Amino acid sequence: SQLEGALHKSLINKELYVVYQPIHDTQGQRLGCEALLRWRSETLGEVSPVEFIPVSEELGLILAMGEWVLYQACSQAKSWYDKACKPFFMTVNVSSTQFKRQDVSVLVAKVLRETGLPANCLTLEITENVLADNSGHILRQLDSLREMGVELAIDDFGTGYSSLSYLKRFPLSKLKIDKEFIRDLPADAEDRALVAAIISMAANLNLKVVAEGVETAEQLGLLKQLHCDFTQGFYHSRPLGAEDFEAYLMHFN
Ligand code: G
Ligand code: G
Ligand code: MN
Ligand code: NA
Repeated sequence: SQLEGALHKSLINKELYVVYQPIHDTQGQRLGCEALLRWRSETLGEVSPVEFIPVSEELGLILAMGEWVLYQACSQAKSWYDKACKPFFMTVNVSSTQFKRQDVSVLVAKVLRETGLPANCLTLEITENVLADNSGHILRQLDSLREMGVELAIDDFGTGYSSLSYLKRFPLSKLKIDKEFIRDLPADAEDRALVAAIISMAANLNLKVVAEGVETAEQLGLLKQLHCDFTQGFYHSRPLGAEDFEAYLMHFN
């Protein structure tokens, strides 16, 4: 397809770039961000990752792309870590194909070594389907990432079909509550109950909680009241280019 052809050229033509969305902790202590991949194609214009990530996975291009994003995000984070006076963390999405087809822990070790970013400044976001895979190959990678000090977060928590037993088996640090559950807060009583239950379960399992898609002061207020640890969304900021995020970080400090 046209998308496939253009995608093959995207890395070579330097059409990919990364934006950074702030993640605030509700105590106001620590600022982090999520690295989000963007593609401005010469022939197709701006294409959403919702469209091109699945195609990249099919084509196997996600391996080269994933390595590129990780490298960008970590070298950027190292420079911000050196400038910031408060603790800072960088979060990077890793797809299930990367875990299946390579050893992500080896890649991450190499990127941390080459960029000089401390391992405890990096969080990897994985989806529930990574954990649905029962092979030892995945568990070994996650264990060795955790031993290095890298944190692991479950992205889109609550939207997958996997059993909750994975919360016991895998060395996770954070849950990201999907924006679908945040959208109708504080009015929707069912979403309120679900979010409160997720936060209290997470606390009992020693997991930090990130709420995504926070768009209003009322949502933030309720999440603080429920002792949610981190919030991310348009209320704080849209994803920003590197320069704008750096200004945001310096202003925050
Ligand atoms: O930023 P946006 O809402 O458009 O992202 C849409 C989807 O694309 C999200 O599910 C997000 O996790 C995914 N995504 C964005 N950047 C990356 C990336 O670098 N790697 C992977 N695997 N997924 C990404
Ligand atoms: O699946 P993942 O969590 O990686 O997706 C993150 C996506 O959510 C990004 O593409 C980002 O643009 C989008 N996003 C971030 N904040 C908000 C928000 O407050 N509201 C909505 N609707 N989308 C958001
Ligand atoms: Mn994510
Ligand atoms: Na999500």
